[in-house]
Formats: sequence, structure tokens, C-alpha cells
Amino acid sequence: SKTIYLKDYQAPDYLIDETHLTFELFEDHTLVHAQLVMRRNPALSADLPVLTLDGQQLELLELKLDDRALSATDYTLTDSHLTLQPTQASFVVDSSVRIHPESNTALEGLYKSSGMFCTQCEAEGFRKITYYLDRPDVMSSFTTTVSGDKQKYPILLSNGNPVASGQEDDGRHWATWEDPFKKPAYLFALVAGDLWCVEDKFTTVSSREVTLRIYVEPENIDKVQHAMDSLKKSMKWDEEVYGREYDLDIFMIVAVNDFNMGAMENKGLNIFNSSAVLARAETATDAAHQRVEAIVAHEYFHNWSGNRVTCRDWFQLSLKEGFTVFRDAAFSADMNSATVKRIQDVAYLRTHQFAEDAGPMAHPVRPDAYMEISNFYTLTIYEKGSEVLRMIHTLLGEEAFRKGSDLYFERHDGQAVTCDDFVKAMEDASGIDLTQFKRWYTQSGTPRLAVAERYDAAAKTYTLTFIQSCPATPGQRESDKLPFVIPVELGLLDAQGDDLPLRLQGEAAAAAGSRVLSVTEAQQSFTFVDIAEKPLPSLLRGFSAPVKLSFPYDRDQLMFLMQHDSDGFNRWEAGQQLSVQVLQELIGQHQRGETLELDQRLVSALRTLLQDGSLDQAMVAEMLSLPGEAYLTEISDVADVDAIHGAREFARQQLAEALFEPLWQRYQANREVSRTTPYVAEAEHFARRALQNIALSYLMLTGKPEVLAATLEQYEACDNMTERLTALAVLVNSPFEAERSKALAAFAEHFKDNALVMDQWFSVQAASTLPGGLARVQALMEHPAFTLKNPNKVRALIGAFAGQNLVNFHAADGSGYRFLADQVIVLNALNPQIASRLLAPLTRWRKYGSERQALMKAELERILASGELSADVYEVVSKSLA
Ligand code: B3K
Ligand code: ZN
Repeated sequence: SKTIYLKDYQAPDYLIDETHLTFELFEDHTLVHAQLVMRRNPALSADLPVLTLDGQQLELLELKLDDRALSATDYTLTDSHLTLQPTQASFVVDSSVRIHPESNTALEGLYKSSGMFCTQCEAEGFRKITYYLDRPDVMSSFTTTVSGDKQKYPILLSNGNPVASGQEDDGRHWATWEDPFKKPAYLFALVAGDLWCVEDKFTTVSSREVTLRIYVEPENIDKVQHAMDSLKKSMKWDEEVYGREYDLDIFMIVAVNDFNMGAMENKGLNIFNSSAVLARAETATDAAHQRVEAIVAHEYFHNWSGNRVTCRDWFQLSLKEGFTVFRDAAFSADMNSATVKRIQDVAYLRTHQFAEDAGPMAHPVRPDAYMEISNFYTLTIYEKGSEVLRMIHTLLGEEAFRKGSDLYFERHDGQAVTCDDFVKAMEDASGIDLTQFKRWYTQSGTPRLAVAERYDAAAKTYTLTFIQSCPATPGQRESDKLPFVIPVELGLLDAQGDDLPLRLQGEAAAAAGSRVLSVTEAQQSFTFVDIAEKPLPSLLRGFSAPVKLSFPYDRDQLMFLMQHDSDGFNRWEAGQQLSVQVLQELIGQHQRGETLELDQRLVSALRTLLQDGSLDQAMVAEMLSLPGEAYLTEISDVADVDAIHGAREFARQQLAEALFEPLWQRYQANREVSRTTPYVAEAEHFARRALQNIALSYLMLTGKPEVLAATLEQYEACDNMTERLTALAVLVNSPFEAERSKALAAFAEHFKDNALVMDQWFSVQAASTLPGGLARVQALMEHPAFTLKNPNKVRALIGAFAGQNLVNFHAADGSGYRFLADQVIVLNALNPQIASRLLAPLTRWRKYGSERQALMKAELERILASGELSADVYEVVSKSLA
């Protein structure tokens, strides 16, 4: 495989002003006719170089240049390109190709899913549909005609507005769509199928009426209202918060069952994984409802951050993805609890993105090289990219940031631009120089920020000294890395837990209780004056920068912060740090073969929380959740899988027993409300169920009969999937074998026709840490509802096993690794993108002890030697072994 470098970027030789497509859909092939109205790029010289079009897996039937049929001697064809020589500055290329969507298992380009045709073109799938300049800086208007059997495919959709349709005499019909907005080919979409839709209207801020439609298979028509509500909220929010109005007369979402990721922002015709759009009480959990809301918003927001203003090249991917994640996070924060949203995002970032940053695939937010672009839809591009935007927002403030985004959209509407262009708009609008800040785009790895304090009682000064560094990452030595701009939001607490007024040496007046310091040097001190007593610092409030901060808090200080910090995020963070300290102590005891002894301060801190009826229940639920095994792995130098699992389970068990009474009370009170209130998908109800459910999972660890009875009651009598799935998971992880089997069987029988619910049934079992996990997963692969061809199934069973069931996946005999490698080898031929993603846990081999390292590496080597590898799998495996 060949590496592509950012430094080699060149503007396109030719542009495509208009693209006219005709698709003739048949059961055993599809014909695609493309007419491309092209011209020499006027920004380049007047000579006429050869035209090289991208094209893969296409059978060329006919090729014309300005109406003149070309013969095989007039062009060159390889398995990835078609080259021909234009003779004038403006010209028209006509091509006809045959493709085979019916046998496309990679789910890229045009393919079939549950009998319907659909597309996925980002990043480079359009070249599997027709010969084209398949790069995001070539933007064209599109007209698309689709024809197909009227009975099988009554609905024929593409981007833009419908302009014509008609019947043919042989049972076929056709429809023509016109998209007036110029777009790159990656935003092209086509759908044909037997679909029903829910329709609604949205009136934009300038009083234009937009038709909204969500298309699904008929049996799912009762599961789209939540997505429709989310869409309308998103449209309103983007008008209010970013001044962005929708631009076409119609906005469509289509749900498909076989999809490589969550959803895709095709202009005017978003295509969604059905798991990211379908939601109703009986079949989708609270988390699934919130995920649907977030993804609907994310794809809708792309209409401006991605579509109207797009990326010049794929190295700039975070330009649209980091920004759009930042936008959807703010939206979700506004719709639900902002603090809880931040906690969940940070926990996810620190567990998964930090691990990526520390592994063989680490790359900057703006990468400078890749082999397969599909491998770069990463946590770094999305989540860290969003953190980078969040820091810009923190440094500029709300108002200047909005001016900057307005300027960006206005200046670059209709263009394909770079991350530098975005930052320039922010600088121009705010007058703030972001030159040094831009290192966040080019330097990979997670910075460390060590903080030390010094209090001078006589001078009444308090000094904080920050030392930043960033570990080596592939291609970047530690010594090459220059200091980042790290915004540190902080407060200083007095003995009562109140925020002290903050005045830095040299400043005229004190500011209110929380402020942002910009740490810009490798080592830098800040001295606060008029500090009458030694304060307790609350650092990095709201997680104001994606760094690993260390400060030598003792456990009593952390308990104090848990109760008093004015920043909700940092109250949670103090609890996490306390838990980490306590768990690391237990891990050490486990490793030394000592009797485990839980620090009772953790028990009393959590007791205080449970007994305080005034706290937000969602916060209490978050604070009761101990750091996960994956996070404990990430922060270990050498992760001891068994000690981590043993220590964490011991702590959970101890907490369950010590806190039985308050947990039981909170559980019963909340279950009582759930029992008597119909399901509502809103923050306050999410909060109640979250606390109810985490309480239940602790309570069941005691094995008491009244808890088993309560679990069975909840399982059978609830009206929603959140309570039902929790009860099922609690049983699946319990020693009550008869009840477990019975519930699993009843669940499968009841939901056997609902693929998304069956995914949850697979996941709950795949994640069960009881011994024998691999054998259970292998047995489930034989279940009639399982298939390797459906990405949701692969993620639900194999992905959940390797990613969430760490004790079983990391079994000392290497059986988990062998199993995963076997699946990757099969999937490599079927669906390279899914194979490559599934592989991630094996790439983390450096985290483990030498025996596991050897076993994991051996499996990577076996994959490498297994035959012809896709670029996707080859890149990840070869970089992991390098
Ligand atoms: N832009 C798509 C992701 C496409 C992934 C291609 N392998 C979804 C999103 O981020 O909104
Ligand atoms: Zn996106």
C-alpha cells in the first residue's frame, strides 16, 4: 500500500461544473451513465495535461469525449484510474459503466441492504459508482435520474429537490432529482426501495417552509417520532446558536440496516444506520434515545459545517468532524444536563482517545500522511478535534467565537478549505493570535501537565507552577514537540469550600471565582495575591483542555472537592480521582497476593452522595460509577488485566454491601416512580432511571433474595427498554442461572423480529465477565439472528466482547486474541472497514505484560501473513507491528 502525504497536495487539473447521472437499477447489475461538464482549472496554466479520473470495480461499457466515441486506444484503463487527453479547455465526458451493488459486501459505493439500494460515498466510495474526480475539492452541481422496478422500488431518492418523474411501460418508473448546491462527490446519495415515511414541516427563521421526511421500512414506522423531534430541535438550535438556516425545500433521512458507521450527511438526503434513527420506549434505551438525538443533530449540522463549507482534502477531515462534534455536544448539553454530557464525553475521550494517542495509530488532529483514509475517521479527528474547538471557544469567549464562525461560513460558503482557513477566520474575527495554538493540529499525543503549589503565608501569595510535556508518538520525538497553549480553567477554594476572588500579581482588581489561565510555556508559574489562607485548587474545571493533569491531592482533599467544588464537572472528577487512588491501591494488593482492603473514605463519600436528596440524580449516578476497566488500563504503565478486574469487582461488592440501605431506598423510590409514570425521553426521567439502574446493578452483587425479586419484577413489569435491559444485564451477570436463562430466552422470543433489540441481547451476553465468555460468544455466532455481514451484529457481539469484556478477551491462553484475529481475517475479504475497526484492541499490545504481548503480536503477524490484505487492515496491522 502507498502512503499519501499532505505535502504532496496539488489543486485539481480540471473542474467538473455539472454532473448528470442516470442509474438503471436491476437485480443482477446496475448501469450508470455519467455526463461530466468539465473545464481546465482556471487557477492553473493554460496547457492541457492528461485527465485522470478515479474509478474502481467498474466495467466500462462506453466512453465519449464531446460526443465522440472513444476507442480503447484513446484512453488508458487501470484497476483504479481512467486516463484520457482533453483537446479543449472546456469539454464533456460521457461514460457508461456496469456495477454490481447486489454483491457489494464492503458497504461502500452503491450497495443493497434488506432489499433496498443505498449509497455510502465518503470518503472515496463514489469512484466505485462511476469514473470521476473523487476528491472533496472538486465541487459540482448534480442532476440524478434513477430508474427501477416500480413494485420493488416505489421510492426513488437522490440529493436536492425532485424535479420530474414518470412511468415506463415495462413495470419500471423513474425520478429525477436536482441539487443546486455544488458539492463534492462524497456527499452524493441515492436510495431506492419500498419505504414508508413520516412527514413533518419546519418553518425557517426567514419563513421558508421545509418538508421533512424520515423514510424507514414499513415495520419501523412507529419508531421515528423521536428522530423527527430531534431534527426539528436541531434546525431551530442551529438558527439560534449559529445563525444557520436550512437551504433546500426538503430534508430527508433514510434508515438502513447495513451501515458501516452511524450515519452520513449527504446533501438533503442523510442516510442513517437504523440504530441511529429508530427509537421508542419499548425497544430503545435512554442512551439510545440520546444517541439518536445527537446523531440526527450531528448530521444536520454538517449541512453547514461540512457541506456548504467542505474540506479541501482528507487531511482536513477534522475541519468538518471536530467542529460538528463540538456543535452537537453543545446541542446535547442544551437539550439535557450540560454537566452530565461533559462528564460522559470526557470519560469517553480519556478512555478511548487517550489510548489511541498512546498507540501505534496515534496521529495529529490534522494528519500529514495516511495509507487508507477510512482508517482516519478516528477518535482523534472527531473527539480530540472537538476538544480543540472547545479550547478555541474558551480562549475567545462565546461572542468572539460566534463572530469567528459567522465569518468562516460567510467567507468560505461554497468552498473546500483547510483547518488553517478556519483558524484564520477565528483570528480575524477576534483579533487573537492563534499561531502557537495551532500546534494542537500538528503535534500528536496527549500532553501531560504537572502542577505544583507553593503558599507563602507571610506574603499571602499562592503560586501554581505548570510543567507541560508530550510523549513521543509515531514519527514525532518527545524532544521535537513544542509547548502547547493549554487553557486551564481554575478556582481556589477556601476552608469553607467557597471560591476565593482571584487576582494575579500585577493585576489591578480581583476577578470572580473561576478563571482561565493560558499556559503557553514548558514551565510557567502564576502567582495569586491576597490569599489569606492556604487554598485548595480546583484545576482544569470542565476539563478545559485534553491533557493528563497531575496534582498531588490527598484523599481527604478529593473528598472535600467532591462536596464543595462549585464546578460540577470537577466534583465528579474529584470522585474519579479518589476512586482511581483507591482502586490502584487494591490493584497493588491483588498483585502482591495480599488481602484486599477498601479505603472506607470511598464508602463514606458515596454514602454522603446517596443520602443527599437535593443532588441531580444523573450526577449521583455518574458519581457512583467507578472508573471502567478500560480507563484503568489506559492509566496503567503495564496493565494487569486480572488485578484490575479483581480489584474493581471487589470494590463494587464492598460498596454494595456497605451501602445496601441507601441504595435500596433510592432504588425503590425511583422504581416506584417508573412503575407509575409512562416513559418519557427527557433529561429528568433519564436521570431517575440512571440512578435506579446503577443502584440495581450494585444491589444485585449482594445476591439478596429481595433484590432478585425486584429485578424480576422490573424485568417483567416495566414499559421500556432501559429498565428491561438493565434487569436483563443484572441477571446475566448474576449467579442466578435459572432466572438468567429464562429471561434470556423470553427476551429473544419476544424480540426475535427486531434486529436492533437482538443486537442489545447479543451485547449484554458478550459483555458478561463471568468465566467462559469466549465459548458463549462462539455459541452466539451460530444463533440464527447473527451474521458477519451486518456491521451492527459484528459490533454487538464481537466488538462488545473484545472491547468491554476485558477479562475474557485477555484470557491468559490467548484464546480471545486468536478468536478476534480469525474474525478479522474473514471480515477482511467481506468488509475491510469493519475488519480494520474490529482490530483495534490487538493494536494495544504494548500495554500488557510480556506474555500477553507475545500472544497479541503473534495474532497480528498471523493476520499479516493470512493472504491478500485490504489497505484498511494492512495499514493498521503493519503500523501496529512497526
Ligand atoms: N461523515 C460521516 C463519516 C463517514 C465515514 C466514512 N468512512 C459521518 C459523520 O461523521 O457524520
Ligand atoms: Zn460527522
